Amino acid sequence: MGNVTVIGAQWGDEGKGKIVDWLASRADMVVRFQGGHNAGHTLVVGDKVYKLSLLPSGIVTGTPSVIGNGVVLDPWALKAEVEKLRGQGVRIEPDVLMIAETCPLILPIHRDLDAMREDASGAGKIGTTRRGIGPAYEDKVGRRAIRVCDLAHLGELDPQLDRLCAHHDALRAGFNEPPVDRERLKRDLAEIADFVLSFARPVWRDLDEAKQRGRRILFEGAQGVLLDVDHGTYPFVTSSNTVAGTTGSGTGMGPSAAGFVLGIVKAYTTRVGSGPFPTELDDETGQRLGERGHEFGTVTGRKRRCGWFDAVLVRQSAAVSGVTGIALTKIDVLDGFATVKICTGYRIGDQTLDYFPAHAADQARAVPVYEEMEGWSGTTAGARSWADLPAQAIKYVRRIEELIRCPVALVSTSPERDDTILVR
Ligand code: 2SA
Ligand code: MG
Repeated sequence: MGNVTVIGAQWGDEGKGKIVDWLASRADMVVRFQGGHNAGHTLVVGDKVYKLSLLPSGIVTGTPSVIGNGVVLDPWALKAEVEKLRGQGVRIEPDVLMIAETCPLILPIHRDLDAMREDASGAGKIGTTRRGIGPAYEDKVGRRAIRVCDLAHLGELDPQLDRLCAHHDALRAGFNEPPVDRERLKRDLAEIADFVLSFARPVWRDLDEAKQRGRRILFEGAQGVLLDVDHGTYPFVTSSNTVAGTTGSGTGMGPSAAGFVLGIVKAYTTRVGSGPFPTELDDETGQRLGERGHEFGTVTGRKRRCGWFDAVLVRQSAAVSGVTGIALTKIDVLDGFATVKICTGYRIGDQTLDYFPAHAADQARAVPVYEEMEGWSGTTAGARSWADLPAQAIKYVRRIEELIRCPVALVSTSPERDDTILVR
């Protein structure tokens, strides 16, 4: 198999961590290409649980892991995560962790701004992870960012700091906050510089070399397609492009890098943060999904909103992200439900739509049209082959496949690495 790109095809938390970990053992390199430490990937290996936010999942198995230029990097979060994993016995040295010199940094002022804006937004709150992701991407596009390579030139930082601080001081004044403490920022950067620089490289060269040698690269997406800044439920999205096409621009590998695009899809739907969610269940069933599925954020511990599977949204994200096949996860959470529902369209007033409308007002009015199926009394938990699944569960998977117009390549039946069914 060539390169594989793993992306979330819903609102994140589809169980990418497990699938990436499963695939990482078959890859020569694992690469992150967007997002930052707003991601939360939980890996369960034997009796050990690893929680990753910024580091590529390959790190746990010692597979060379790359943080590409499309990622926004918080140096202090990096250090904390590296130290935590080292404490769990994971070896993290410059031969296994490579960071693009061109990554923009997330600074304390970005975190502050993210929080100040959220606190001031009332009902318009995005429900961000408050990690400074949005403000850091803004500064990147605004050409004000401090990047990893700048850490090797701290003596020459003043012209950049002038631009950065002029911008931030004006914003901070609006929140009655004092101007940026430049000297402190410089001191903090000087303190962390060597740590970050020890992993920094022109990673595009390593990736090009890997390509020349026919190495298999696994691209690890964070968040999900419905949180993509262009294709998601704007403005309730993250600030990066989460679609598979970003593998090229977020690493410097060009448009053909992605290879097989594996969309990770949860057998029901969850979302954290604000924004539209047509199949959300505000009742006992939603509660039950959340409890059975342990639906709490890896990074922030926030409770996730839960609802039925939305085939319209997944069909749309598979289309806009060019998904080749999907991995269906957490089907075991649906074990024991008498009936299960799948959303196949929306009713808005007297209209029926087979796609999610672009405008927030229409999105808010969209009422799901459901197809109801019989549940299964047997258990899917821990199944490792198709034959282990109850007939009704197979029907559910096949129906999803049909509705989203995309083949199911894998089914995951528990958090355990080996509880995975390879369909094709
Ligand atoms: P941000 O912080 O600017 O990226 O937030 C913007 C929106 O993106 C959502 N978002 C996420 N949704 C699900 N999972 C995410 N990662 C963590 C996890 C979340 C956590 O995997 O568990 O621990 O809470 C993630 N990151 C960003 C966010 O909720 C906003 O809707
Ligand atoms: Mg997650």
